[in-house]
Amino acid sequence: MFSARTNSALLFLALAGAPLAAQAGSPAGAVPVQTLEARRSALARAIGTGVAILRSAEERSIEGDYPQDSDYRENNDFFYLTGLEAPGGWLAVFAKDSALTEARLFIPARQPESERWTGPKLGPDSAATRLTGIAQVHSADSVQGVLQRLVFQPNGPGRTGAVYLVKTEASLEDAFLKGLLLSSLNVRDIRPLTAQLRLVKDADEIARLRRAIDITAEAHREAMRAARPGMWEYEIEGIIEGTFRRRGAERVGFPSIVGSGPNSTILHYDKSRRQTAAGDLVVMDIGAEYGYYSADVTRTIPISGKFTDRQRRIYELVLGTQQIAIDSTRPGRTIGQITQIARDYMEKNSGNLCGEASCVRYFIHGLSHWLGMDVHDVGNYGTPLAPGMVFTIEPGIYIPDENLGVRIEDDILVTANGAENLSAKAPRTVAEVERAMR
Ligand SMILES: [Mn+2]
Repeated sequence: MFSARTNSALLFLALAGAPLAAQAGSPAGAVPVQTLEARRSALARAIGTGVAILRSAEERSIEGDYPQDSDYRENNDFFYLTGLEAPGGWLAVFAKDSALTEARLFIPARQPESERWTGPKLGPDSAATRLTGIAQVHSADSVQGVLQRLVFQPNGPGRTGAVYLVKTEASLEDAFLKGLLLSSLNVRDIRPLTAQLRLVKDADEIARLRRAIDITAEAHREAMRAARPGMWEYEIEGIIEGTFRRRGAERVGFPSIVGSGPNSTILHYDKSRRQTAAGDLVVMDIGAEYGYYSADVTRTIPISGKFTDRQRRIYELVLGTQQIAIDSTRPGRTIGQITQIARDYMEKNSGNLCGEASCVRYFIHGLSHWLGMDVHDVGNYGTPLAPGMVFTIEPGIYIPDENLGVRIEDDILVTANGAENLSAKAPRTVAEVERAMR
């Protein structure tokens, strides 16, 4: 066990070396310590009196799982509160009367033999303190003993308050968590608390989102520039995802959707196996993940460079629907209210585009979702909008009989007076899209 109270300055100088930066959610860099401390204090406020216990994500096995998809990605809540990528790690946050009393971090001891295979790892030492601001860092194998003592002690948080942890079947596989779950303590699920915190983004989160979204907008521009009839969907996907990686995004926030012709009407088509043909529309619903935050931006392009009259009229209706939703965004409104405004607009402005009935019957999915560390980010959908919340606005019209699908999706930051379209750099109007494709 290491406690920074002993002599953190000296140990800091002795141990702060090369291995540490690699753990800091690269390439976005480390989350500032003051930010992490503010998030843990906010969690303490939400707890009141009690303790929150979180576990890091499991490391996947390149032998036992899919070698094609074995990269380590930290659990979102654990990253949010520690800024670390620390497989095998634990975090405990103690609160009394809505104030943070202490945090404890548990990190597996370093193993020089395995580090020869997989590279240097963070250990339970001052480096972890420097990155997280958490003074009390222990070896992970002491987690049960240390937390058991702190939680169950006579005036401990287990006796006087609530014990928050992730209450799932999987938690029962861990002996310590199972013991807590089966105890007579007041055990609650932590996820509603962290979801509420993550709903309002702080400055570091917004900076990461802006970068993820800028990269995604650039990928759209690159795809528009290159697209031409006869290209395969995977070629367009390659341009998009190559741009993501070239610009420092670590992965996709979700499987890229590049759907042409008939595939433009399939909402989650992600095979990218069709060859485009002249006259196709291509729906590109894509998002880079940068420093653990995901963009989600959709553009629909005419592969031949110009919309047909019919395509353009449907496109303009989707665009108008989206614009009124963006213009209606302001603090106090709910996503439900904005959805109603958007659907009313489409209903009233469909004319005869979709036959007797309005085009709303071809708008078969929701208008919006929260955006953040998860592409469909956590948060209660009834929550009135407040500055710092980020969500998507993505109306669409899908007419399978005509192989005609149009979706336009932007990422919207709620501001003090209204909204900022974070993805405005991706060409969006008919004129902008056609210009980008010339
Ligand atoms: Mn979306």
